[in-house]
Amino acid sequence: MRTQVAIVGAGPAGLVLAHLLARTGIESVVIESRDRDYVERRIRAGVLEQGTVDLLHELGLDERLRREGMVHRGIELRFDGERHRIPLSDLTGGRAITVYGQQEVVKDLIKARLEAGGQILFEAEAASVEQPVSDRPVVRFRQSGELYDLECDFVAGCDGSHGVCLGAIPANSLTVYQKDYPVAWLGILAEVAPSTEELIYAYHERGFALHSMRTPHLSRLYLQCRPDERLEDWSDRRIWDELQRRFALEGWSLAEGPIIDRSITPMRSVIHEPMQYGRLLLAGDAAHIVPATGAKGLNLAVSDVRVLADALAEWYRTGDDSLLDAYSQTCLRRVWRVEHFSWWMTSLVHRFDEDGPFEHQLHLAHLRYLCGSTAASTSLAENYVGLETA
Ligand code: RFL
Ligand code: PHB
Repeated sequence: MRTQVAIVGAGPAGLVLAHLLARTGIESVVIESRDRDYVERRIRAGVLEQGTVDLLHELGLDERLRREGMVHRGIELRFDGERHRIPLSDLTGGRAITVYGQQEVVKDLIKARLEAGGQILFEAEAASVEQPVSDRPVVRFRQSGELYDLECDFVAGCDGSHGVCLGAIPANSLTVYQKDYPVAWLGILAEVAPSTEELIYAYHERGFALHSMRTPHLSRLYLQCRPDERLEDWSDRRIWDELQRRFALEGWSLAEGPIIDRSITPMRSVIHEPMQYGRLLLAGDAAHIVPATGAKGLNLAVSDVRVLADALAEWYRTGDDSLLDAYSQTCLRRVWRVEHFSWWMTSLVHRFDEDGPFEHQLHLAHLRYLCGSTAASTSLAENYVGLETA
């Protein structure tokens, strides 16, 4: 089997890349270890930056997104029994975020790619990347118990944080930056209309909580817990009681409903440098992880593959490899900016074990300043909706 670009992983990074390449006439095959149904149901991110929405529009992939996505022009910060709105759009010349589930993006991308005759192999698990430093790299994968070789010009490692592509880069060629935060999020999806029109980030002495949503009938809520906690120890009643406490505000109430999905996600930051090795190029979570607080993981994956698609298009058009050589360096500027923003948001709204009354007052002072100062809230807003250049 042979193609121009072998893409490992049918997450947002791999699928957006396949569409971008197709637009410039570059052929690709996507190899995905899971089945289609699993990939389309996996509940993850929900916040799309303006730039991500614009790209999906440019690619003609936003028909359902425009209909069902919820455009938000502000977010709420809640602390000390008060609520404050950060008017994102007013502070950023009209930019906004769109709330639309990652699995909906993935569904739309898969459908459009298959309808256009694109190749996505499901239940095909990449086992290794061979000869990455040659002009004939190979992805070896397993499907229905058989091993196959996919020969290509380039391998795009879009296989997420547990993939195999990263493993093809010798450890002595990589620098790994990592931070494990001492906090995790217990996330639920509940069959109940959201109790808010805009996202609420709540800082509370008992810990952080976030109110998000997926549709007018589905709420997505998170609460800070310890990374070593077990889901079994959290009954539905305990989850709702804890959320009620952390969001408590006079004159406002949190509606409860059946919980249809739950998970615990530790907060961590990881960056692998460089994001390339010969003709293997990593993108998205395969190269870097951000804590979910800034809502950036999916958006960062999309900006990586935008850079990658431009570099590959240039190489196929002219044979010039300068954009490809600069791929990692170009991406890492934004990656580090976003890592900083996500670390900063994480530090701002969580309660840490070592925090005492002094740290609590510092948190409140910081939050009040953010809400009261146009300079400070503009900085939050422009990062949250996504910087145009990083
Ligand atoms: P993905 O989505 O993990 O896709 C990788 C794909 O590769 C497949 N795979 C393999 N395929 C073949 N062979 C192998 N050996 C393979 N190994 C793995 C996997 O099955 C999968 O289909 O990575 P990608 O494309 O880089 O996309 C990254 C995003 O998924 C991730 O950053 C976001 O979900 C992070 N994230 C958020 N990002 C945002 O931008 N906004 C948010 O609001 C947001 N909220 C979140 C989040 C992540 C969360 N969790 C669960 C980690 C909220 C949560 C709770
Ligand atoms: C979500 O809707 O899943 C979501 C929203 C904002 C975040 C993280 C996750 O910061």
